[in-house]
Amino acid sequence: MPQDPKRYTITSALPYTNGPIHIGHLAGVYVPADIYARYLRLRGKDVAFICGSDEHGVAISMRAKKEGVTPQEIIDKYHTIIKKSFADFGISFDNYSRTSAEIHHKTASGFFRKLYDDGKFIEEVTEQLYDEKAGQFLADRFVTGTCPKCGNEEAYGDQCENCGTSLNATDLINPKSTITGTKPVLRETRHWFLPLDQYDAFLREWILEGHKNDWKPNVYGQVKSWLDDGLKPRAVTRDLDWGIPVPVKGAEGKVLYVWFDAPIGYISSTKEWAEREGTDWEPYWKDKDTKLVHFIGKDNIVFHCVIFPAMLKAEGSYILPDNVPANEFLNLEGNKLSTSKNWAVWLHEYLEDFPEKQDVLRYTLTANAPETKDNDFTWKDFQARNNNELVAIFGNFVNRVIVLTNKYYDGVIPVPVTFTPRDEETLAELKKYPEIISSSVERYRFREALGELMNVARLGNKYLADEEPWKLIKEDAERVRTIMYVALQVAGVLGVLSEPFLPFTAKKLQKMLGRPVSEEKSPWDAVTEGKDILSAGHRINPAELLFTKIEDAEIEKQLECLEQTKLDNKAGNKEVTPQKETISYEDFAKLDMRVGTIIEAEKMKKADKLLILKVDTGLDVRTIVSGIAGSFKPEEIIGKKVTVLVNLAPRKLRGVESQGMILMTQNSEGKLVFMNPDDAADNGETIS
Ligand code: B3M
Ligand code: ZN
Repeated sequence: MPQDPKRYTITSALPYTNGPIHIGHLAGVYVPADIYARYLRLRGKDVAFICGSDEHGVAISMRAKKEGVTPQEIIDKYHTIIKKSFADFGISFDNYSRTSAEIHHKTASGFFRKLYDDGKFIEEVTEQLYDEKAGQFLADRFVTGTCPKCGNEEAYGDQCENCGTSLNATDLINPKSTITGTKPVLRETRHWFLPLDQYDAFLREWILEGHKNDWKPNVYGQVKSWLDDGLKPRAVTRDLDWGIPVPVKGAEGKVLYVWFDAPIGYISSTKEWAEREGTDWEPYWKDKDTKLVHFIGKDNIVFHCVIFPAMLKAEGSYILPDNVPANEFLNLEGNKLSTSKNWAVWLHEYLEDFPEKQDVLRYTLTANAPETKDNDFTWKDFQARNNNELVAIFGNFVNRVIVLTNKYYDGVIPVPVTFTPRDEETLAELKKYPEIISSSVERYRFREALGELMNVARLGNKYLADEEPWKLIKEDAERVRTIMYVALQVAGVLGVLSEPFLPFTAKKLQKMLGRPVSEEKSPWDAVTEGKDILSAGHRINPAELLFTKIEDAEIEKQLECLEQTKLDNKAGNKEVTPQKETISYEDFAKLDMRVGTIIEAEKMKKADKLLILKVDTGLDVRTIVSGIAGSFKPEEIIGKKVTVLVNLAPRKLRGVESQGMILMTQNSEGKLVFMNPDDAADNGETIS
């Protein structure tokens, strides 16, 4: 590890452009990465914070098929949404590119070609899963089946999201095509494989030996079990029509495996940034004095700790990641976040519902970050964090300092007179925090770091509450000058230390204090040196509120949205009764169905589910007993037109002969409704 890195290359997982960003992505990857990048910049370090859209892969082709549009339309739509929502949320990438960009196609093809020319691949014709109905090979998310490692029945062809195991599609038990639902057959096809097994010794030495003390246990443990399971050659090409063409003669119709090309996207995005900045990209990826850190979620560990490092090692001129501080998963109100089930808080929607409250979400997601285990986001906690911590502690302290300084001294910072032991203690305590927070951030413990930041706000809040300058101002103005001077130093330090975590708040606070830190080379080191950050005689600006209370109604609205999503999912996810056995046309022709009108209806005595109906079928008026008393009152269905099966053999129900059947279905609330497709819940409802 570079002792004192000359520069930092920070990457965060390239989001697939098959949907928007949600709070799980933010908590797992992007907020921690942004905290780290902002912190290093405040230390005056040379940082390249890199990301971009991951625009290839089966997930995008599937979304395009589902929406009946082209993959290009899908990636353009979601690349735009994602890029804007990151910018609006203050994720401070130095470059946000996209893997459909030409610079990436060139970089990824060139990388593949170098390994190919250096003979690093195994070229082999093997049997792969093929969907005869769809007429295409099945890889990655085009096929699901049972994970051979953990038994998860919804594992994908390249990875099991349940246990993180990376799979070849042919490893799946009972594979099924996600295109047609059919059972795939095996068919021969040529692919290029990265012989991961040949990198086992290198990976054991580099990670299991070299990083046993500084990589997070959840990451180290997953890599170790991966290596202990035994590495196998892995196909890095696919038979797909969407992706980067394989730059080898005879490979027409084949593209680079998305997990081969995507990590190279970090490199191409760095190139794009360097070109724009007029600097050289290579030191950020090839200089041993560069510290490379990948921020990802736990489902990406194997790709960033095994496959991509093996690729970099095989290419030979690149540095390796110094750390990969992967987070676990965030749940929402006790349930797993899910794009497909729309069970998420989408970033772009959050920003519409809570404009100007970016930092409240950053704060809540960091305070609850799934750094070592899965964690849960609840709207009630979000409200409590805002009202009880940000408003009541951080905001309250700052507001008092600014308002009182303007009120007592017209905004000019007073000259302190005599420091009491309490003043000295407070200033001494304050001077410790830059180092305390640095120590947590440098070890990627952002929850812990945020807790220490809030201790700075608590220090100031308690100091003011104990010293009560508003009571002393009449009889001891000199004492108040010193108190306000000390309180202002705390506010000034808070304005610097909060920037990585709460950038929007820090900017407002620095503006109120008339001290934008951006004008300094390393503001963090300035406060670490312990010099008083705000000098007497300096004029501050008027107060503005940093945080406002979040009312119950705003939270109720969010919870109602989630309840509606649950209802939609229940309707959409209902088990569709399997189709009955096929019948002949002759069988069908025996059914005689007529339109009828209910002309009388009464409840059957001692049978709470049955109604006795008199139905005019046009042929006659007949009695039909129907089990709809749970869904209809007799009086509300008189005159109702219904579909009647008239040639059903009569049968006695509770002593009453029923001569036919009224066709019914059920709606999304599970209530029986008369057979009118528009009233039915959705396709697949039975008619009986
Ligand atoms: N597109 C994100 C995911 O697996 C994936 C990351 C690529 S980083 C090179 O959800
Ligand atoms: Zn599994």
